[in-house]
Amino acid sequence: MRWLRRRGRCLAALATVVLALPLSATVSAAATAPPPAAPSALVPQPVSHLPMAGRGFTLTPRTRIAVLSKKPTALGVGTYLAKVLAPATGHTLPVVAVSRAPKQAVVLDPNGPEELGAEGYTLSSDRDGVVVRAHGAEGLFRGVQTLRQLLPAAVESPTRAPGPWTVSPVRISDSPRYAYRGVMLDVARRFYPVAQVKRYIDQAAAYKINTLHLHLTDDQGWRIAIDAIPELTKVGASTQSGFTHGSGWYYSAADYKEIVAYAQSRFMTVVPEIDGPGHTRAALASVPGLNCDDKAKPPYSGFDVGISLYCLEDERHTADTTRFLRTVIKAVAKLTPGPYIHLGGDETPQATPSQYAAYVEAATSAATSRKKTVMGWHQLGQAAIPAGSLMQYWGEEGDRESIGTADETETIGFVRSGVAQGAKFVMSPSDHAYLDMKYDVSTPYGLSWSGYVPVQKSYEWDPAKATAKPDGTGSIVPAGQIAGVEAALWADRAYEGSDALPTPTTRWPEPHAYAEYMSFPRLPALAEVGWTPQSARDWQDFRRRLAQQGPRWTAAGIGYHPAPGVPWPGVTKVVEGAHSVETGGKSPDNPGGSTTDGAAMVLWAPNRGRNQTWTFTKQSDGSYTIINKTSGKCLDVANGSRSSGAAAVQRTCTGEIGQRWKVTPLVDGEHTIASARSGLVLTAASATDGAKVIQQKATGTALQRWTVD
Ligand code: TNX
Repeated sequence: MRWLRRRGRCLAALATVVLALPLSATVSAAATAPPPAAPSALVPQPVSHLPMAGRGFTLTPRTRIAVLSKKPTALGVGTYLAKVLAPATGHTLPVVAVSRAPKQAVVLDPNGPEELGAEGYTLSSDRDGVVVRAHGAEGLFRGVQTLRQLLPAAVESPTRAPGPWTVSPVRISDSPRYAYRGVMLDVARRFYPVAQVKRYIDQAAAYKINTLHLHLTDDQGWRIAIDAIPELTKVGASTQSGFTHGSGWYYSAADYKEIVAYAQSRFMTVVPEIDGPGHTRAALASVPGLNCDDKAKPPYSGFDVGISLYCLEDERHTADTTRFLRTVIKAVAKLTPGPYIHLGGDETPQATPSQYAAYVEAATSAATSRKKTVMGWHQLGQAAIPAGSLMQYWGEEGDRESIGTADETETIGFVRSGVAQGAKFVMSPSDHAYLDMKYDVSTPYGLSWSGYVPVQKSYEWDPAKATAKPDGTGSIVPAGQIAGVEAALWADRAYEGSDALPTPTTRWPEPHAYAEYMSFPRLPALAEVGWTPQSARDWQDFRRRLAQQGPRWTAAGIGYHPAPGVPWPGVTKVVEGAHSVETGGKSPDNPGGSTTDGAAMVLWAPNRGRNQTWTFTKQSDGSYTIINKTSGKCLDVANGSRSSGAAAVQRTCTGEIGQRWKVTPLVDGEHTIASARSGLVLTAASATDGAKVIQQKATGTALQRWTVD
């Protein structure tokens, strides 16, 4: 598989060279020609992307955005593009409807072939202009996002920036792997004002995310006004996780419509979630009759889950809950043009199977009577659901490991039942797609119940295998029943020091700051998981492209996290101190945390554990000692050897030259690490688990280039 991938890339590179030849010949003949633009680094990676030689197209104040249509939706994409380009370039490019494509323009053509599908597009740019072609406005919009990334990063600046505004010359042809590519905001635990939701919509749309799932209700808050039940927002919206006695922490019908319209203008569908029968304390605090004792509970601002349930114990209460759900879902359906209503269904430890079934029946019938497709968390599979419902899978490694064994997890059982009922699946495995999981031990916000989710982990998974055994076989959900992918940004712990409960002095970032830190760079990684064919995805290639997005986020003012493992430009690493080291996707590892002198170091999948943590300490000659955190021993070469191929071992630190290493930064945040004694560089014998770390002559090969995070 790896070999095929490499081969695919080599072929693409070959095609580039062949195609580029005639053009570069022309260019070199012109004395004034500038050097070819640097190849663009696109996220998500298009299906086919050929960087061309030669000069690109430079936007000037006279450039027109020419739309080959009079349709408002297509013209709207032109206007959107003009608005995106205006602040940084200072140009207000005119948007004109034309019947023939002019030269020296940005041409948006929605009359492309049907085979492009709703979201596919082609984009070609050269010195004469840019043409984006699609079958309809939505594909144009996706293509315009690619166009933005072909311009210098400064184009994302909200204020005037220096040009020139040259679009790299390329030929791109592109369409998504999955039709559903979503992101969820937990506005229930932490309320995001409308402006912050819009900001997030723009940030996600830039990576071709097409669905915004709003988790509107939970124990800590009810965030959508329902005219017929004003208490829901009067009482139920007065809390957030960690906050009490608020007002206005909800979306009025007008607010919600504004969000929906804004999302629509970015070709994004809003999926509203009304969670139940658990996660309902805010409703139970607002409507007494939903409680078995008919007494409203106090509003909840805490941090626990699994604390609430609608009363489904007797006929009268079940009927009241059903009526309540019908009222709420009718109102929400009316405000929601998109096809889905998410009914939640997660974490209901106290519900009996028949109570759970009663809720699902009431909620699904309320949704289907309003012509909405049911969506819910994977627990919904335990009840009867209409065929074609969307189940959102949030299982993890342990679930995959159980597949086919005598004790498959409950989660896998729910999935099997959903598959049998003809449900489709949106994949949000918590150990890859949960944006509220910490990146690593140093992440100030979020949780880690599903482990840490470093960028590489958010990227390296295949939705087609999200419910397969760890070896990738035996997928429970057939490929045809996978609708797509969703990143979920829960907000249970959106404060600093989130390993403990907050105190009165805890710092709470603005919701958008929390969202940006946790989502960037992982949301773009997940966007590529949903968009790009699996065969065209490769972590080593991705992290370089991702790094180039950093300056765009800086220009746009996005508070991203320059997470380890990605060679962010301009982020210089201080080598002194404790680090995780990597090459070829593997880290030097002290096997089994050995404390033996002479033990050979190996390469292993990075886990950021102590036995993979190395402390670099600068010596008076500028070289470093490199000490393993578990053993406290120094990195050394076996038998003090000066020969190529000798193994890197650990040995009690003595300060001698064989234990000193010269660390030389290369471009892209990588380093060579050379033995001060032999001058040979640390090399991974191969990129497989258990391979030796050896010293060899420096050849520039990838397995001699180490990231030191
Ligand atoms: C589990 S995943 C939940 C949420 C929490 C989240 C925190 C799911 C459907 N339910 O209620 O916010 O974990 O990571």
